Amino acid sequence: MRYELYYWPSIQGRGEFVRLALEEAAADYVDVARMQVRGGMGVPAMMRLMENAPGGRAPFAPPFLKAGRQLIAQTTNILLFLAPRIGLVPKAEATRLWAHQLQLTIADFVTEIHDIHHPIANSLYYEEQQPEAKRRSANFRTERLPKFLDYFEGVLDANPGGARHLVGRRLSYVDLSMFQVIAGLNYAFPRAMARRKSKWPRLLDLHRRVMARPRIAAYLASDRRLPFSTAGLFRHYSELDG
Ligand SMILES: N[C@@H](CCC(=O)N[C@@H](CS)C(=O)NCC(=O)O)C(=O)O
Repeated sequence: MRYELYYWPSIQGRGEFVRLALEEAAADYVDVARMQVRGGMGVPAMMRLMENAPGGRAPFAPPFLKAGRQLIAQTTNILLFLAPRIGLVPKAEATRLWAHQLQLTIADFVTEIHDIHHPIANSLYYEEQQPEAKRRSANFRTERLPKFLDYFEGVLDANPGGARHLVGRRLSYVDLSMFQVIAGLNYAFPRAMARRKSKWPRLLDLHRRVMARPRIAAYLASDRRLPFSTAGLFRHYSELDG
């Protein structure tokens, strides 16, 4: 199966959670909109597919994945579909639901992280909502960041399969997504993260181990990995970092 990933070509964004899973599994995939950069089909192909989705099942927004005739949107839904096919989740239904539950919680966290720099409207520039962003970031750093990361640290600690993974005994897509969240937070909030890093030793260890996995390390060093930037989901603005 050759998978087609459709996502904005210039940012990691939510597409990155899918890219990391495809890369770790060495799956056969094309990052369709990025092909524009490499002289391929690009964003127009993505927009055409959104407008003329097979069976009237149009995605609301990227990322979406084409697998044969199926078109699947919503990051967490894409991973729910993909992970069993590429060996990134255990078999038992209860465990799959647990993985999905954790991934939905990551998606909630990601939305809150995004809304720090866009607290009023997605259609306004950050600079047009900076006072609100400052208020929101202060609350994020003191309340929401610790609440979410304490929770995931506790999940690692309580995992019957061991604290090296969030689910079961082996790497799953949830671990890859958690790697991305920690990497993004380290980029966006270096001071806030450094100040509190002793609180989350297991999460930081997970981040280091995922980064060192041969396929992930090769991906991160390649031009397929876009850099973090202030156009993306995780944004570094010094004034929001306390
Ligand atoms: N809940 C969706 C959110 C999708 C989403 O917000 N996509 C962004 C890029 S990361 C987008 O293009 N949004 C356009 C819009 O909201 O109008 C998911 O997890 O995939």
